[in-house]
Amino acid sequence: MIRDEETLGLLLDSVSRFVREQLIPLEDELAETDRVPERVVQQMRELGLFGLCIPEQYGGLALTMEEEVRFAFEIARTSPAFRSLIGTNNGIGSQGIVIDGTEAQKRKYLPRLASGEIIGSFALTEPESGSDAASLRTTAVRDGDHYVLNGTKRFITNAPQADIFTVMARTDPSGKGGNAISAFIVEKGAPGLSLGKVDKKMGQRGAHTCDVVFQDCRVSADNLIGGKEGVGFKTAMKVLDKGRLHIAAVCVGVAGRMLDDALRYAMERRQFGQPIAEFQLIQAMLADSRAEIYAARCMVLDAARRRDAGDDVSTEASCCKLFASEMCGRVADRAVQIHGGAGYVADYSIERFYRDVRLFRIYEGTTQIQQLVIARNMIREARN
Ligand code: COS
Repeated sequence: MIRDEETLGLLLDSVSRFVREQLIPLEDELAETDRVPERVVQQMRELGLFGLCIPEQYGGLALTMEEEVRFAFEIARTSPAFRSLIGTNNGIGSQGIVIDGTEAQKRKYLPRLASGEIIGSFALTEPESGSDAASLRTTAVRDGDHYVLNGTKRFITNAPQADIFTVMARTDPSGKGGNAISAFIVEKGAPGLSLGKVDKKMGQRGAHTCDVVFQDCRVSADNLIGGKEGVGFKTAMKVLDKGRLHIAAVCVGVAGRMLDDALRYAMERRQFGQPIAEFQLIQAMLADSRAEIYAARCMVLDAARRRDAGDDVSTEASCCKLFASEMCGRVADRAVQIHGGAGYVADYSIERFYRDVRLFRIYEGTTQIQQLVIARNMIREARN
């Protein structure tokens, strides 16, 4: 749903200009220094990019899902680490509070997340619990008006910068599945909370992950999301439904950028006396990529509109994440192929993008988990 085409157009134009004029020229520096320059963070704050998906009464822009994916198509046309910085405040690092938080929790945290004053992060994955998220082992034991958390979270995006963490922990140690899990807001600096060393990743330099460790970490009971035990797994799943749609939109945007770069290269690069873009085998790669990006874009827009209409889009979000992230991988591969030897050296951005986009098929649920979600929902629907 687009609330006001003109206002959205202005936002998308300014984001597109920001990407072209400010972010793309900084891609090499970002990859070299592994950090987003502070002035860019400040510009992002001024553009309101940290609060796009936070309700207006808490200082955000409250984009609808359709508006959000159209934003993602634009911001993703540069190194994914730039988007990642604002990704958690708009997505997994805030939406637990937005969807299921109490009024007091919303009032306390959302305005500061929306302004970019604080960074939010989402701590679900653990060393022994990745795809099987309901098997997580971190515990939260009630002690008076506090909970005491113990456990380790792994690969937590933006954890090194984070000021608050949405943490899923087991409040019923004897309970096995998701119903024994609760979600908490844990602030940086809470006694017993520490961070591991920053992970050395394959790509996405400038976006950071690390372990988050809880050792008898005391958290006020006021920070139990929604004030209710046993619903934290469902909160996490709802957050991921939205996150998966967002990531699918990011895949569309970044695939478009890679294809533009590949097309430009193919039109400039001459072999056998003509630009390689004139060769049909190159054209096939360009055309297949264009068609697949278009298909993913249509899927993402359709699922976003359905979510805005109030539908349960768990299946559609997984379809989008599955198709768009795999599509993005294929486009990256073809773009390297079109660049030939030049695609394998760091002088061209495609070498970096090829590594950066590999993550999309893994995080916020692997391709295989999306397949599982889709098929299980199909079987459930057929039974009903
Ligand atoms: N929205 C709301 N509730 C949901 C839901 C959703 N999208 N998906 C599941 N639930 C509910 C179920 O309805 C069920 O509730 P009841 O116990 O009341 O019936 C409960 O949550 C447990 O669901 P389910 O039985 O499907 O859980 P499973 O343990 O079988 O696993 C998967 C579910 C595999 C889909 C889940 O663990 C998953 O998404 N794993 C991947 C995790 C991930 O994406 N990690 C990425 C890192 S975070 S960036």
